[in-house]
Amino acid sequence: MTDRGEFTRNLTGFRDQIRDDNTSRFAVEANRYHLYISWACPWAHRTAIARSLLGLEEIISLSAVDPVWNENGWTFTSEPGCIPDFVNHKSDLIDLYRLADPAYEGEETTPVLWDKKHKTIVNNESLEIIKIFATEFAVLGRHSKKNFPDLYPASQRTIIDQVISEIYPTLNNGVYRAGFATAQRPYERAYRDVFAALEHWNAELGLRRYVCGDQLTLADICLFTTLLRFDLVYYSHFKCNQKHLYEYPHLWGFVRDLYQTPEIRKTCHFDHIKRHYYISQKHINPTQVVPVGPILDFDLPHGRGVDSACLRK
Ligand SMILES: N[C@@H](CCC(=O)N[C@@H](CS)C(=O)NCC(=O)O)C(=O)O
Repeated sequence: MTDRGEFTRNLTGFRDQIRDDNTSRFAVEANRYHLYISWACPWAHRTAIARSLLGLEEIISLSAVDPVWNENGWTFTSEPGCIPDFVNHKSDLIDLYRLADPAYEGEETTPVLWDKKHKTIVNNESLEIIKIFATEFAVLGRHSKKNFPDLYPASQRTIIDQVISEIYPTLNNGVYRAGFATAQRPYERAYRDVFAALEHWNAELGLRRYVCGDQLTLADICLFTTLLRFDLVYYSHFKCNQKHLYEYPHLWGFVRDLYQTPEIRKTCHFDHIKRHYYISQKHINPTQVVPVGPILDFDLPHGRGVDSACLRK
């Protein structure tokens, strides 16, 4: 937080790469890496979706923390939807950071990509993790999945990266800038950025099925995890309330389209999402009461596809 009440996000500390060649300390191998996530966290959710779509569930194992951040930070519990740390047998996520670096003093964020061989964190930056999955792990994913999707096609990388870097400050982090602001002006700046971006992407998604064309890519995943949480949490909890997401026909159709993809649906834990924000963030919601609504039907037909209205202006 800056002294002007503006939220700024810290850089993450573990930025190693896994490579599908002999040059890296971290080689591509099945059953060597473990992913620690929170189903509630939009950044970690990206990695869970990529892992699922790319057929890496049998290749990269997974643990999921309790949705509620408590005095011990992120913890492993036996609450529904949580998956304990069966690799390092820790009860708190911070212990993994300390295992990787005993002098670690930074934040304990999810996601964390863990190397079982060197007993360390490879990377804790979601965008880098999903790129590692989509590129270096493609060889392994292809073995386990017939219709293996190329989520980061070489010919589209410039545009995908451009879109991802556009939606990050305005939407992915924009909602946090609005919600975590402690002064009026930075909140209003973030609020305007969020809704200008929603208008923009609603218009864009009226022209084509996915953000960068007719194929689902990493850019769609990055947009989706923020949009999925919008009406559930950001509209009220983060005060992003100019419009509901369902008032944007193309964005709302886009979210339902992705949600109705079986590999994505199984990664969407609405209960974890709501409980995480409303209970953990006591500075915003001191009563920790979790709202019952909104009532949203993510299974309504999305109507998006080659001949659908989404391709008409
Ligand atoms: N840059 C990180 C951000 C991850 C992040 O901020 N995760 C949140 C959960 S939504 C977290 O773990 N926060 C705990 C903290 O800030 O200490 C990424 O994209 O992977």
